[in-house]
Amino acid sequence: MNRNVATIPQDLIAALKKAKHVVVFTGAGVSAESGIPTFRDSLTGLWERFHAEDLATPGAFHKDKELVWGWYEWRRMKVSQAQPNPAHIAVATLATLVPKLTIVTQNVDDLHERAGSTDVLHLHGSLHSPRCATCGQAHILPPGIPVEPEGGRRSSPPVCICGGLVRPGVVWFGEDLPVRELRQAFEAAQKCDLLFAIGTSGLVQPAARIPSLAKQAGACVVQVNPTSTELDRECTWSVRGGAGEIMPNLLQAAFGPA
Ligand code: BV8
Repeated sequence: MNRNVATIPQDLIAALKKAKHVVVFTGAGVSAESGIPTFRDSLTGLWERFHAEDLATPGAFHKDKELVWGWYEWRRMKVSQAQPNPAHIAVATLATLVPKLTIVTQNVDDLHERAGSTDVLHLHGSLHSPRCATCGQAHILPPGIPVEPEGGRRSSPPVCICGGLVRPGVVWFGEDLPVRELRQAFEAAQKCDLLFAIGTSGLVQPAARIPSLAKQAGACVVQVNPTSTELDRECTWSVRGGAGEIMPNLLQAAFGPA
């Protein structure tokens, strides 16, 4: 029985207070209030005529590597200029309030870590770990925030010492997810007693299976999202609203002032 509520249900607060193992599963929506566009938001500037799903593919990089590398450097600039928001901070605080917390994210930004979270399982990689597309060698990026024009620009990916092209350290559509992170995420979902799905549309597989794995294993699933999603049917509670408002309020309601 999924209850769409803006206020925080008492039985959710009770479930959080007695939870032994909590999983927090996040998507692009958790970084929206930090000014990072979600995948549902249309692209801007140089990329406005593209869909994110079309650019985030090996084919797109092969077809136009300058366009794709430019897009990732522009996103890395935006993420580096952004700050964690109250939702990221609430998730980091939650680790000190419950016996066990596992954080699983689809996001390629480092805002969870910059909010103080550790051992975050990145299912779709990171903007900060490019590697050679040929030999796999990690590529060290120059220090500091990339300087990119607001509307973006085409830029050539670096070349590895092996002569191969450096590519973003993210999982593109059509590529397999990192085995360790995916296995640990699925295991945590099947062992937890409460799973939060925060700011995800639940459209991208296999990550979107995680809430249903938890539900099937008997856990309660709570969704935090301003709108309904593919995950509604998996949820015990759907709390409608922005994560940056709801997550701090929920922690306050369950554990008192920070
Ligand atoms: C794979 C990195 C083996 C790159 C990303 C089964 C069925 C159908 C399709 C498939 C399937 N199995 C595989 C596929 C294909 C594909 C897929 O799922 N396609 C979808 C689009 C249908 N999956 C893959 O290709 C995966 N690989 O399966 O390999 C294989 C290979 C070939 C064929 C078969 C199997 C790889 C998927 C990973 C791709 N890489 N990111 C990059 O970032 O550039 S995915 C990327 O998009 C993000 O990482 C994220 O995961 C996803 C976007 O989803 P969300 O995070 O949920 O964000 P979204 O924008 O959608 O929604 C935001 C939500 O937030 C909204 O609901 C909004 O309401 C809410 N919100 C907004 N503001 C707030 C908020 N919530 C709270 N607070 C707010 N303030």
